[in-house]
Amino acid sequence: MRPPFDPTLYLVTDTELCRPHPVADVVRAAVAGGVTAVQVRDKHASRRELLALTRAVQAAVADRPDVPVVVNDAVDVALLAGADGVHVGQEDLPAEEVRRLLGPDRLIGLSVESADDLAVALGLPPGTVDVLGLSPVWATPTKPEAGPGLGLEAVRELARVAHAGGLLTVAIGGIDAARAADVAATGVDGICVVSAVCADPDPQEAATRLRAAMTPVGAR
Ligand code: TZP
Ligand code: MG
Repeated sequence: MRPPFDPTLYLVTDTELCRPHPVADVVRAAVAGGVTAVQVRDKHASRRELLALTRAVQAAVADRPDVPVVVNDAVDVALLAGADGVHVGQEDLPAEEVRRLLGPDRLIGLSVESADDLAVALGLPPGTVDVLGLSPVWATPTKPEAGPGLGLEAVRELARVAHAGGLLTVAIGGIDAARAADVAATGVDGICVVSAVCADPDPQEAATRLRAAMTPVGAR
Protein backbone atom coordinates (compact mmCIF):
# COMPACT_ATOMS: atom_id res chain seq x y z
CA MET A 1 0.00 0.00 0.00
CA ARG A 2 1.30 3.43 -0.94
CA PRO A 3 1.37 6.11 1.77
CA PRO A 4 -1.45 8.67 1.68
CA PHE A 5 -0.64 11.44 -0.78
CA ASP A 6 -2.66 14.62 -1.10
CA PRO A 7 -0.93 16.66 -3.81
CA THR A 8 -2.86 19.90 -3.17
CA LEU A 9 0.04 21.92 -1.76
CA TYR A 10 3.39 20.22 -2.18
CA LEU A 11 6.39 21.93 -0.61
CA VAL A 12 9.82 21.33 -2.14
CA THR A 13 12.56 22.43 0.23
CA ASP A 14 15.58 24.60 -0.56
CA THR A 15 18.12 24.89 2.22
CA GLU A 16 19.58 28.18 0.97
CA LEU A 17 16.20 29.86 0.60
CA CYS A 18 15.17 28.77 4.10
CA ARG A 19 18.21 30.46 5.69
CA PRO A 20 18.63 31.52 8.43
CA HIS A 21 15.95 29.05 9.48
CA PRO A 22 16.56 25.31 9.62
CA VAL A 23 14.66 23.53 6.86
CA ALA A 24 12.87 21.35 9.42
CA ASP A 25 11.49 24.44 11.20
CA VAL A 26 10.21 25.87 7.92
CA VAL A 27 8.59 22.54 7.05
CA ARG A 28 6.89 22.28 10.45
CA ALA A 29 5.46 25.80 10.09
CA ALA A 30 4.42 25.24 6.49
CA VAL A 31 2.60 22.01 7.35
CA ALA A 32 0.78 23.85 10.14
CA GLY A 33 -0.25 26.36 7.47
CA GLY A 34 -1.65 23.73 5.12
CA VAL A 35 1.13 22.04 3.17
CA THR A 36 -0.05 18.52 2.26
CA ALA A 37 3.20 16.86 1.11
CA VAL A 38 6.93 17.59 1.42
CA GLN A 39 9.85 16.88 -0.88
CA VAL A 40 13.36 17.19 0.53
CA ARG A 41 15.56 18.71 -2.17
CA ASP A 42 19.08 20.05 -1.71
CA LYS A 43 21.32 20.02 -4.73
CA HIS A 44 24.34 21.18 -2.71
CA ALA A 45 24.14 18.62 0.09
CA SER A 46 26.29 15.51 0.27
CA ARG A 47 24.45 12.19 0.58
CA ARG A 48 25.35 12.19 4.27
CA GLU A 49 23.90 15.70 4.73
CA LEU A 50 20.80 14.82 2.72
CA LEU A 51 20.17 11.80 4.93
CA ALA A 52 20.42 13.94 8.06
CA LEU A 53 18.21 16.60 6.50
CA THR A 54 15.60 14.03 5.51
CA ARG A 55 15.53 12.60 9.02
CA ALA A 56 15.19 16.08 10.51
CA VAL A 57 12.24 16.83 8.21
CA GLN A 58 10.63 13.48 9.04
CA ALA A 59 10.97 14.25 12.76
CA ALA A 60 9.42 17.69 12.23
CA VAL A 61 6.26 16.15 10.74
CA ALA A 62 6.22 12.93 12.77
CA ASP A 63 2.87 13.95 14.22
CA ARG A 64 1.40 14.25 10.71
CA PRO A 65 1.28 10.79 9.12
CA ASP A 66 -1.02 12.24 6.48
CA VAL A 67 1.87 14.37 5.15
CA PRO A 68 4.34 12.22 3.20
CA VAL A 69 8.04 13.06 3.03
CA VAL A 70 9.60 12.36 -0.36
CA VAL A 71 13.29 12.64 -1.27
CA ASN A 72 14.44 14.30 -4.48
CA ASP A 73 16.51 11.99 -6.66
CA ALA A 74 18.47 10.08 -3.95
CA VAL A 75 16.95 6.59 -3.77
CA ASP A 76 19.61 5.38 -1.34
CA VAL A 77 18.81 8.22 1.07
CA ALA A 78 15.07 7.57 0.78
CA LEU A 79 15.53 3.89 1.59
CA LEU A 80 17.86 4.54 4.52
CA ALA A 81 15.52 7.15 5.99
CA GLY A 82 12.41 5.07 5.35
CA ALA A 83 10.97 8.00 3.40
CA ASP A 84 7.57 7.81 1.77
CA GLY A 85 8.93 8.13 -1.74
CA VAL A 86 11.30 9.56 -4.30
CA HIS A 87 10.92 12.25 -6.95
CA VAL A 88 13.01 11.86 -10.09
CA GLY A 89 13.68 14.12 -13.03
CA GLN A 90 14.30 13.23 -16.64
CA GLU A 91 18.04 12.87 -16.06
CA ASP A 92 17.84 10.86 -12.84
CA LEU A 93 17.44 7.10 -12.59
CA PRO A 94 14.56 5.88 -14.79
CA ALA A 95 11.28 5.61 -12.90
CA GLU A 96 10.98 1.89 -13.69
CA GLU A 97 14.36 1.21 -12.10
CA VAL A 98 13.47 3.35 -9.09
CA ARG A 99 10.28 1.30 -8.71
CA ARG A 100 12.38 -1.88 -8.64
CA LEU A 101 14.49 -0.45 -5.83
CA LEU A 102 11.61 1.02 -3.81
CA GLY A 103 9.10 -1.80 -4.16
CA PRO A 104 5.35 -1.26 -4.33
CA ASP A 105 4.82 0.60 -1.06
CA ARG A 106 6.39 3.98 -1.77
CA LEU A 107 5.50 6.94 -3.90
CA ILE A 108 7.33 7.88 -7.08
CA GLY A 109 7.06 11.30 -8.66
CA LEU A 110 8.44 12.07 -12.10
CA SER A 111 9.12 15.45 -13.69
CA VAL A 112 7.59 15.93 -17.13
CA GLU A 113 8.78 18.88 -19.21
CA SER A 114 7.14 18.19 -22.56
CA ALA A 115 4.45 16.24 -24.37
CA ASP A 116 7.14 13.72 -25.33
CA ASP A 117 8.12 13.18 -21.69
CA LEU A 118 4.45 12.69 -20.87
CA ALA A 119 3.98 10.11 -23.62
CA VAL A 120 6.92 8.11 -22.22
CA ALA A 121 5.52 8.37 -18.68
CA LEU A 122 2.12 7.15 -19.83
CA GLY A 123 3.78 4.16 -21.48
CA LEU A 124 5.30 2.95 -18.20
CA PRO A 125 3.78 -0.14 -16.61
CA PRO A 126 0.74 0.78 -14.49
CA GLY A 127 1.72 1.64 -10.93
CA THR A 128 5.26 2.73 -11.80
CA VAL A 129 4.69 6.41 -11.03
CA ASP A 130 2.12 8.08 -8.80
CA VAL A 131 2.41 11.72 -9.73
CA LEU A 132 3.82 13.77 -12.57
CA GLY A 133 5.42 17.15 -11.90
CA LEU A 134 4.59 19.39 -14.87
CA SER A 135 7.63 21.62 -15.05
CA PRO A 136 8.21 24.53 -15.16
CA VAL A 137 4.99 26.51 -15.46
CA TRP A 138 7.03 29.71 -15.52
CA ALA A 139 10.78 30.33 -15.64
CA THR A 140 12.07 30.60 -12.09
CA PRO A 141 15.26 31.85 -10.43
CA THR A 142 15.01 28.90 -8.02
CA LYS A 143 15.98 26.58 -10.90
CA PRO A 144 17.22 28.69 -13.82
CA GLU A 145 18.23 25.59 -15.78
CA ALA A 146 14.58 24.53 -15.89
CA GLY A 147 14.31 26.93 -18.81
CA PRO A 148 11.40 28.93 -20.16
CA GLY A 149 7.97 28.21 -18.82
CA LEU A 150 5.43 25.88 -20.41
CA GLY A 151 2.68 28.41 -19.75
CA LEU A 152 -0.79 27.74 -18.40
CA GLU A 153 -2.32 26.43 -21.62
CA ALA A 154 0.37 23.79 -22.09
CA VAL A 155 0.00 22.78 -18.44
CA ARG A 156 -3.75 22.44 -18.95
CA GLU A 157 -3.23 20.14 -21.94
CA LEU A 158 -0.54 18.04 -20.23
CA ALA A 159 -2.77 17.63 -17.17
CA ARG A 160 -5.71 16.59 -19.34
CA VAL A 161 -3.67 13.90 -21.11
CA ALA A 162 -2.08 12.71 -17.84
CA HIS A 163 -5.48 12.40 -16.18
CA ALA A 164 -6.84 10.47 -19.16
CA GLY A 165 -3.97 8.06 -18.49
CA GLY A 166 -4.91 7.84 -14.81
CA LEU A 167 -2.00 9.82 -13.34
CA LEU A 168 -2.03 12.61 -10.78
CA THR A 169 -0.41 15.91 -11.71
CA VAL A 170 1.23 18.76 -9.88
CA ALA A 171 2.58 21.92 -11.47
CA ILE A 172 5.88 23.54 -10.47
CA GLY A 173 7.88 26.62 -11.32
CA GLY A 174 7.25 30.25 -10.51
CA ILE A 175 4.07 29.65 -8.54
CA ASP A 176 3.17 32.07 -5.76
CA ALA A 177 -0.05 32.95 -3.97
CA ALA A 178 -1.05 35.43 -6.68
CA ARG A 179 -0.70 32.80 -9.41
CA ALA A 180 -1.88 29.69 -7.54
CA ALA A 181 -5.56 29.96 -8.40
CA ASP A 182 -4.78 30.32 -12.13
CA VAL A 183 -2.62 27.21 -11.94
CA ALA A 184 -5.34 25.30 -10.05
CA ALA A 185 -7.80 26.31 -12.76
CA THR A 186 -5.77 24.35 -15.35
CA GLY A 187 -7.05 21.18 -13.69
CA VAL A 188 -3.82 20.01 -12.06
CA ASP A 189 -4.28 18.12 -8.81
CA GLY A 190 -1.90 20.34 -6.90
CA ILE A 191 0.87 22.90 -6.92
CA CYS A 192 4.52 22.56 -5.92
CA VAL A 193 6.27 25.56 -4.47
CA VAL A 194 9.78 26.30 -3.28
CA SER A 195 10.48 30.03 -2.84
CA ALA A 196 6.86 31.01 -2.16
CA VAL A 197 7.21 29.21 1.18
CA CYS A 198 10.95 28.80 1.86
CA ALA A 199 11.83 32.44 1.13
CA ASP A 200 8.84 33.90 2.94
CA PRO A 201 9.59 35.33 6.39
CA ASP A 202 6.42 33.64 7.66
CA PRO A 203 6.23 30.17 6.06
CA GLN A 204 3.08 29.22 7.95
CA GLU A 205 1.22 32.29 6.72
CA ALA A 206 2.60 31.77 3.21
CA ALA A 207 1.31 28.19 3.19
CA THR A 208 -2.08 29.33 4.49
CA ARG A 209 -2.38 31.85 1.64
CA LEU A 210 -1.37 29.29 -0.98
CA ARG A 211 -3.75 26.69 0.43
CA ALA A 212 -6.63 29.15 0.37
CA ALA A 213 -5.89 29.88 -3.28
CA MET A 214 -6.16 26.15 -3.99
CA THR A 215 -9.63 25.91 -2.47
CA PRO A 216 -12.54 26.68 -4.82
CA VAL A 217 -14.25 29.86 -3.56
CA GLY A 218 -17.53 28.04 -2.94
CA ALA A 219 -15.81 25.47 -0.71
CA ARG A 220 -14.04 27.93 1.60
N1 TZP B 1 11.72 22.04 -10.78
C1 TZP B 1 11.19 22.76 -11.76
S1 TZP B 1 11.04 24.38 -11.37
C2 TZP B 1 11.66 24.11 -9.82
C3 TZP B 1 11.99 22.77 -9.67
C4 TZP B 1 12.58 22.16 -8.48
C5 TZP B 1 11.85 25.17 -8.80
C6 TZP B 1 10.58 25.87 -8.48
O1 TZP B 1 10.84 26.86 -7.53
P1 TZP B 1 9.89 28.10 -7.26
O2 TZP B 1 10.65 28.92 -6.26
O3 TZP B 1 8.62 27.55 -6.67
O4 TZP B 1 9.68 28.78 -8.57
MG1 MG C 1 16.48 15.39 -10.13
